[in-house]
Amino acid sequence: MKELGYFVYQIYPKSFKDTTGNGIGDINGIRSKLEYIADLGYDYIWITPMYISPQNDNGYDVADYYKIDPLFGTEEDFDNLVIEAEQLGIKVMMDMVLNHCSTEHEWFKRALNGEQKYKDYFIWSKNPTTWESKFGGNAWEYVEKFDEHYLHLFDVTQADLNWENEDVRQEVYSIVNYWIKRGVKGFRFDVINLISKNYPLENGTGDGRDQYTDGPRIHEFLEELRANTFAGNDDILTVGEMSSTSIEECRKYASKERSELDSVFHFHHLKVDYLDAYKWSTDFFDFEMLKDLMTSWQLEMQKKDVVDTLFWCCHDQPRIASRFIPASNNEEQLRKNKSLAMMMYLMRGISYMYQGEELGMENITFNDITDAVDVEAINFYNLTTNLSSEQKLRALSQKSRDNARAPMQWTAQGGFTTGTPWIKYNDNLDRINCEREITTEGSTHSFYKQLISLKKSSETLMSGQIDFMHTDELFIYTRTLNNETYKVVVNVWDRELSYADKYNEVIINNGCELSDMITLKPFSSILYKI
Ligand code: TEU
Repeated sequence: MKELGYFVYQIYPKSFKDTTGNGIGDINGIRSKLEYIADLGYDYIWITPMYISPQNDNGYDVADYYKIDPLFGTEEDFDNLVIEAEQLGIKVMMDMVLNHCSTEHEWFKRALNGEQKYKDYFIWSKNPTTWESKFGGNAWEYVEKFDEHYLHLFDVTQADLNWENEDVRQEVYSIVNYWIKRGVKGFRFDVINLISKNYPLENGTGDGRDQYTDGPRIHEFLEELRANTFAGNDDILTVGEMSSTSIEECRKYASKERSELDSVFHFHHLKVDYLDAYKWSTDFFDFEMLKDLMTSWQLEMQKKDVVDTLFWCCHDQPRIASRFIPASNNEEQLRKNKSLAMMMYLMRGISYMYQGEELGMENITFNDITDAVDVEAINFYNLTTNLSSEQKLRALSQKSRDNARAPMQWTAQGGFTTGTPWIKYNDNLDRINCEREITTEGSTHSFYKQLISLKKSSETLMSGQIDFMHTDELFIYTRTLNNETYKVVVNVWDRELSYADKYNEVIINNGCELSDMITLKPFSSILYKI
């Protein structure tokens, strides 16, 4: 499967590169860095939403699906981006936010004006359920005029769309087809497994997610979406973002026999540092859970020949360089960056890497709540009463989405903007910046480039069978095709470990001493043929 060798580079446009000096990244900034991206070996760029939006959730609150927000540039800038990217062998993947739209969208405004057609585009209730918004608080907002509540699974300004309504589905197809016509070659569908709600609406258990996650009509809706848009267009790559899903459902979403999506994002492996499933817990890491989750998802997806996705980072996640066991010096940090990359991206699946990950960018430090920009972070801080301010700031430093959204570190001075960035830089610019990464031998950047080229050049690493053979402390797997077997051994710990094995040809040695035994220094890893 050729798609198993794809590498996608995710761009959060607001924080990538600003060319106007207004402190906000833009399309021309992306254009100016296309060669940089192509040089690393990526096949696609996935750009998070750039449609017209009040930006209450950084573009995931879309007010007009057909227009580029002038904040990011002109329509022409976008068309040029698509053309220039293609010239460098890079396809553009757009983010489609179809579970909800902004309350600034014309549909919602007309609904509020009392136009029944548009009121039916949304989900209303006289007796709201106890469902919780993903960003905190109740998921229903009261509208006095109708004496009814509308549903918002996310921010109060992100009203859920009523997919039961055929007109809504037709609108969605028109939107997707419009972007296909404009040359887009991929779609990432935001929280797409939340679009089918269970009727009649009931409280369900806990925060209510069992009432709308992988809901009753989800497969039907996705099949219909494909049939009316990208069906038969093999050029287009789709990935659905799945919230709180299961292996069983994902095998259906991305199954070759069905006609829904090409691949799925699932997030369980990124909750191994959530103590008792609580996102804001600190200083916790469950390695057993990580091994179990990675192993079961990989093997179960492989069994059914379903394409999996490989990722550590995105705009909603803290930086992987700062996650799990902390490194205590630069040398360890470098080994850790490389080891986690090796652990993830040599597995079976399409790789998604997030801007700055290739530089080893790290979490920011929250000294005060005024450092937070994200609506989720601010809500957490304001609504959480059982933690002290210090504890909350520590939690934000480890888990906030703002960690991923700090500006790209192009140079020791920043290099993201000539003005004041909309969100503050990390204070480690002199230690971590692109200029330095590119010119330093053995850097994280050079390792990412090497890894991408290695996987692309090896059928075995791309599509070979995966098998796992972890020990208590080491993460270990093999990739096998015909008579060739590669083995990956990773130490995620801050202590030295050893492993007895016969290595044939060593392909990458990231900090191991080799004798009869393999001695793995803290955070080291190795790739060899057996
Ligand atoms: O995120 C979906 C989602 O549920 C999470 O990743 C969410 O950010 C997390 O649970 C909060 O802890 C998608 C987008 O990626 C995210 O940026 C949007 O805010 C969200 O949907 C709403 O569109």
